[in-house]
Parts: sequence; C-alpha cells; structure tokens
Amino acid sequence: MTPDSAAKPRIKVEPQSAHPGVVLVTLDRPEVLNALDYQTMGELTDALESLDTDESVRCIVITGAGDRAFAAGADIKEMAPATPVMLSVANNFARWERIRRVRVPLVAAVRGFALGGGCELAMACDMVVASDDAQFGQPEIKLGIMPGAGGTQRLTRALGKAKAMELILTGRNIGAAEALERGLVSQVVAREETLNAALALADEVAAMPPLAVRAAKESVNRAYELSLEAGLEFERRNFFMLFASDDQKEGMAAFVDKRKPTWKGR
Ligand code: DAK
Repeated sequence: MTPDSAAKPRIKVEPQSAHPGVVLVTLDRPEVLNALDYQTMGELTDALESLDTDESVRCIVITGAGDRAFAAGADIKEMAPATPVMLSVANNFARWERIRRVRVPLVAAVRGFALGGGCELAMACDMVVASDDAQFGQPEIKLGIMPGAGGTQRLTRALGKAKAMELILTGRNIGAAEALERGLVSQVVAREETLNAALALADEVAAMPPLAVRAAKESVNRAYELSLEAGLEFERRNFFMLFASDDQKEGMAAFVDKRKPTWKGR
C-alpha cells in the first residue's frame, strides 16, 4: 500500500438533509468493486460507532460506490499473504464484531455483487434492499478458504441448511429474486431505484420513536441467539420497559387525540 492510497478515505459519510435522521455511508473503492480491506473496515466500524452515539441519527444506509458492486468481499490481495499468527495477532477481523453491536438500524442498499465479506456485511445489516441485478454469494471456497465473518451462520439462518450448503460448498451465487423469495432481502427494486428505496425505508424507520426502535431491533436479533423461551422473556421485558418512556405516553395520547405524535426519544 502506498502512503497516498493509505491517506485516501475508503468510505463516505453523508447525512441526508432530505431525509431527517438518515445517514448514508458509502464504501468507496469502486475500482476494486469496494473490496473490504482493513482500512475500509476500520473506517466503517469507527463511523458506525460514532454515528451510533449521535442521538439525531435514527437510521443508517450502507451502500457501495459505482454501479457494479455493494462489495466483492474482503480484499483478496491484502489477505493473500496472511498466516494464522498474523490474523490472530493483528485481530483486524475483530472489527466485524463491532458492527453487530451498533444499536441504530442499518439498511444495506445492494447493487450488483455482494460476495464473501460483502454478503456477510449485507447480512450483518438489519434490512437489505437489493437491485434486480444483485448477486449474493459466499465464493470463499474457490479461494481455498471458507466464510469467516458470519457467512456459515447468517446465510444458514436466512436460507436454510440445504441452500446455504449449496452456496457455501460450491461458491455459486443467487440472484435478487431468489434472495427475496428466501428472505435474505426484504425488497427488490430496479437498479436505479435501489438507493432511493433504501433511503425511503430508512425514512420510515427514522420517523418512529427511537427507544422503541432500538428495543425492537435488539429483540428481533435475540430471535437468532436465544431459545424461544428466553427470547420471549427478553421481548416482554423490553415491552414493559417502553411503558416507562415519554414516547409511549405520547404515542398512545396522539392516537386517542387523532393527531401526529412528536417523539422525544425519552
Ligand atoms: N479483493 C480484491 N480485489 C478485488 C476483489 C476482492 N475481493 N474483487 C474484485 N477485485 C478487483 C479485481 O482484482 C479487479 O481489479 P484489477 O484487476 O482491475 O486491478 C477489479 O476489482 C474488477 O474485478 P474483475 O476484473 O474481477 O471484474 P469481473 O467483472 O471480471 O468479475 C467478480 C467480478 C466479482 C466476479 C470478481 O471480481 C470476483 O470473483 N471477485 C472476488 C470475489 C470473492 O472471491 N470474494 C470473496 C473474497 S474472501 C473474516 C472477515 C471477512 C472475510 C473472512 C474472514 N473474519 C472476520 C475472520 C471475508 C473473506 C472474503 O470475502
């Protein structure tokens, strides 16, 4: 890596004035299909954590620059010389874990390829809006490795064991229509509409009461991690807790008064 390339930011962070509370984060290496090198992942996780501490940020949309890819995976050229000791000592991959802890909802706007770490990043988001020409896959097997940032776990939960095995063991991709049918993505739209559709979805989330949004996001995520009994208990505690919020009083009063609620996030 040259000093110049190290200095150039790998992501763009743009609050959207036309979409209050929404911030657009763009992976910005279109010349390599937004391959996720360590610098990109470092900037991305730092930005997400910083946005997560800003109360005015209600929803984040993550997309890829250019018209070919969301992200074509980890940067193979950077990763090629790695040894287990290097990977373990540098612990650069720990950054991926930090994305899971972001409390603000994340929407992935996927145009084109979402492969390997790119597919894993999309799946780490809370919702995925895909272009009709999007491709999802975990091609690591073709490189002599396997998914390492959640692919074997999240793809299996999303697609079921047989289909996930097929993709992971052959390196095949699936297209947007199949991804929609199987629940990997929540919407498929025309390529040129992808970002607008993701921003519109983010707008709707951003307009909701933030405490309830966070509690609901946490609870849905627990559905992947806990037994049904523990998940239901977690949900119920969050539900009770929201009755201590001003927003619950306001939301229900506004319904009764037939007016629009004003959320305080308190
Ligand atoms: N890394 C580096 N460069 C990449 C890249 C990648 N993943 N993907 C594409 N590029 C670069 C190409 O090298 C090319 O650069 P130049 O040759 O022009 O300098 C440029 O982007 C355009 O790509 P192509 O010329 O290849 O374009 P094509 O249309 O012919 O093909 C493609 C598009 C997406 C089918 C092809 O680029 C491709 O197969 N790319 C690699 C996809 C892949 O194998 N991805 C998986 C990488 S492994 C972990 C965290 C993450 C991971 C693992 C562990 N932990 C937390 C433990 C993730 C691992 C991976 O993602």
